[in-house]
Amino acid sequence: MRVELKRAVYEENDRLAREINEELRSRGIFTVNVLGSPGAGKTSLISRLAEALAPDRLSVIEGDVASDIDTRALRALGIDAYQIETGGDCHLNAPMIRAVLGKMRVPDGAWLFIENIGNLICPAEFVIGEDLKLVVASVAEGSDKPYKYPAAFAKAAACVLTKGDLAEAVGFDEAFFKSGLASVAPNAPLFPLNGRSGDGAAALAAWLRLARGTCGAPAEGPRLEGG
Ligand SMILES: Nc1nc2c(ncn2[C@@H]2O[C@H](COP(=O)(O)OP(=O)(O)O)[C@@H](O)[C@H]2O)c(=O)[nH]1
Ligand SMILES: [Mg+2]
Repeated sequence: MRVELKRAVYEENDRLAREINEELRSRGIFTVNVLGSPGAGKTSLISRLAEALAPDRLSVIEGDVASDIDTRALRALGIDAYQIETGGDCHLNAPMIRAVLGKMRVPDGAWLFIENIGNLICPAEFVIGEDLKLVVASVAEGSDKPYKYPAAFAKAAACVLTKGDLAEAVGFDEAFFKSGLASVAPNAPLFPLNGRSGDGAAALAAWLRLARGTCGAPAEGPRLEGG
């Protein structure tokens, strides 16, 4: 009974997500779902990409359990951002995106970045209308995260590794991280990014432009159990 209910929730979510994706695509909007732990550097990444993707237009949906801190920070940089406060839910879902899109004016042809709730478990289970997912991991979280949270990494089209400037201080084992990533997401490229200086943002922006140009692939790989 519980399994059936869960399946029904996923099916309804997936149906709405497909509908949202088709609508956005029909307006030339390319949508990126950004996953990562709290503090991994998701908001920094988005603000750096806003610079690197200029002069393209860019809109952002910020997901948080509480507060509009990130939305205010992005707006202060002149970035068009809207907040979803889930009030406790650990992930965004398609109905939430549908509701906030009704209040937004995402320009035709824009990039739409959606910062998901900070964790590597629940956000991996829900499609929300994206063309692709990016997973952000910081060296400060340790090198074992692809092994422990395989779904978040497996479903991402690319992985962004932040805070490389802290690698030595935290004893980050890059080879171990890379082989974990390769084992769950063999096709996902890895982009180092410094969210403070912006180093690495240009390479990621160039890859995103390429992905956008060739996008016709499904939004994600097979569903894996996270945890
Ligand atoms: N040292 C260092 N700090 C970073 C880097 N990227 C982000 N930060 C800092 O990490 C903290 C969390 O970043 P934020 O983008 O808010 O993470 P989010 O919670 O995933 O959105 C902030 O204080 C950022 O300035 C980085 O590459 N190096
Ligand atoms: Mg954030």
